[in-house]
Amino acid sequence: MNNQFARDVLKGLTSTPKELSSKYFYDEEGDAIFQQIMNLEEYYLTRSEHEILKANKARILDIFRNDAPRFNLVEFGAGDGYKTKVLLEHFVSSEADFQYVPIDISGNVLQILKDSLEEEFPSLKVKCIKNEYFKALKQLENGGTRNVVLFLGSNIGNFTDSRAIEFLKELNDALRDGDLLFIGFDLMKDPDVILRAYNDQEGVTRNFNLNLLKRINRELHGNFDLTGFKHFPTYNPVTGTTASYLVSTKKQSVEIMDSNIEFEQWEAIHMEISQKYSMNDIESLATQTGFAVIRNFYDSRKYFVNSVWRK
Ligand code: AVJ
Repeated sequence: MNNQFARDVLKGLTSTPKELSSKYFYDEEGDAIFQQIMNLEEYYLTRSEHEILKANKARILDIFRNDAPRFNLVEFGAGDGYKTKVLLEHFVSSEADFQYVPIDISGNVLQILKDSLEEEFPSLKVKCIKNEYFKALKQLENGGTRNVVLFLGSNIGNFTDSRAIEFLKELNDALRDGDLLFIGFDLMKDPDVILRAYNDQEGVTRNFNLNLLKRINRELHGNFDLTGFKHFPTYNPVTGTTASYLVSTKKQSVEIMDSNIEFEQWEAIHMEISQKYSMNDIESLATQTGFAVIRNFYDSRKYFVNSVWRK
């Protein structure tokens, strides 16, 4: 795994333009910084989605067990479960017939989640799978129980449009007819509101990005000077794409393992995109990938949508 990390980092930093993959943000420290992001005043995404789940938990359960009473609640990238617990609490107290299947590639995250669930919901059936999403889904293959896949938080927004389509098609292939996807999308809105969410006052998002350079220093024997890079987020209201860069403030050379990476002054590393969607984008993503949109739930400001798709 570390090898894959090394290969991706070297490939990205020797490309033009330079890039790093945001999937590597989430080491232990990155997980902790992301927790801080979710608590930021400016980062409206988490609170908006939480509001949706809280206000609609009963309707959501009705949809999940509409055709058949039993289902597997499969979650891609569960994290700390802060939002999912709103649903779990309601489902458990409604005595719904389901098991919760959080999937993550981080065993650390899963263990913490499992412990907290055992304490909070002792009667809940939890089956953690430490694997990649689709491999885990295949691993789960069991006697015709309907799968309901949760993909919350606008995590899909880290993919470019073409990668998102690929991902959703692959997910569609792994599901059976009648299975559901419950997916969160951050919507287009006032560009200032969006940009602030990725450029918070306290500099937490800046640390989140710089933490990847720190990780490279630690795990790949790098010598990035963290003070030589500036966090620079952008939002394009035409495409709906937020992109974050780390910009080298000086001409400098960085050693990673045995390679030298040269930076011109003001040369940027592309770090992450966070796509914002229109309802047309969402409808079109669903139809292009074999799903039908059956219901949309919004927060009171219409900042965010949770969309129920059926295969
Ligand atoms: C976890 C991918 C949804 O893109 O908004 C937060 C990650 N990056 N602040 C997002 C993130 C900077 C987040 N997602």
